[in-house]
Amino acid sequence: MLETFTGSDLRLVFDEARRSLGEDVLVLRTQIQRDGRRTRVELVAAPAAAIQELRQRLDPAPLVYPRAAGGRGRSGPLVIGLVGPTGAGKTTTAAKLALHPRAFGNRKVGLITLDTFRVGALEQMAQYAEVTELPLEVVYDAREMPGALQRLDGCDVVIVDTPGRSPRSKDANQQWQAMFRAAAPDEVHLVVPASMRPDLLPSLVASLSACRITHACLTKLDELHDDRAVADLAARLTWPMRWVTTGQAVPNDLHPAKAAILGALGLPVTTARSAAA
Ligand SMILES: Nc1nc2c(ncn2[C@@H]2O[C@H](COP(=O)(O)OP(=O)(O)O)[C@@H](O)[C@H]2O)c(=O)[nH]1
Ligand SMILES: [Mg+2]
Repeated sequence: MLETFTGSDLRLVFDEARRSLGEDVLVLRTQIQRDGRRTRVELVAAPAAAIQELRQRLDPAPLVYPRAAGGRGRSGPLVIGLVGPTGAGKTTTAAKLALHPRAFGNRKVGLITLDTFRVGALEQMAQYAEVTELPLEVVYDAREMPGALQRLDGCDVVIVDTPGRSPRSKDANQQWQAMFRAAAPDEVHLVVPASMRPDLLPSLVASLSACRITHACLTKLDELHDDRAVADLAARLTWPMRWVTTGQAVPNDLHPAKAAILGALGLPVTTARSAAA
């Protein structure tokens, strides 16, 4: 999404950016370096349409809690599923979401984990549940899902944590994805570390297609110091984004995606139009 243009004359560099990205190109940053008598201009720019599209994805529709919606359609808790590679931060993000007052406004949260394959995964989730006194259901089979949801019916929100892709067993993947579908999540967030190589996304997404991803959640923004990489990844994640994470601290390192991502790109969070609205 972002392109860098360099030269010795700012005007020429800007013209080149306009030729390449269109008349309404958005310049994010201009840097002028003097090296002896030589001047080097570097300009980072993006097509205005791409930024506009990104802004829209960072403004997802507000969460709808089925119970508060008065029993229209499905009642019961809002079910949010987290899927993504092993180590992406799904379990930590689940705990942050459950505890951060800004995630669901102090509503009652319950947890379901499907991650029963990996050594230590269950213990990690059980530990979070214990120290936070949140109800946790461990589901080993799709047939157990209705009962688990029933027991969490008193919650406003249920977060479903999942294992990452098992590289060895296709069966294991199909098994947890069947359980996941049985939970019929309202939203499915693809959890991806900000440092992930964008070219690896398509195969990841294909392996999770049965999960019906609806949103993206970028994690480990703190480990990345290249805003171009954030921009590239954010541009390829074509889903709306609600939250990002910026560290290991539960629950503090959870933030609204909009401010964090626009901030990383050096863009104002409010535009003249949205500020006036
Ligand atoms: N630096 C950093 N580490 C994180 C972040 N989110 C999670 N982690 C760490 O990443 C590791 C894997 O997290 P985990 O939630 O177990 O990943 P999962 O396999 O997707 O469930 C843990 O050590 C977390 O503390 C983040 O935003 N920033
Ligand atoms: Mg996990």
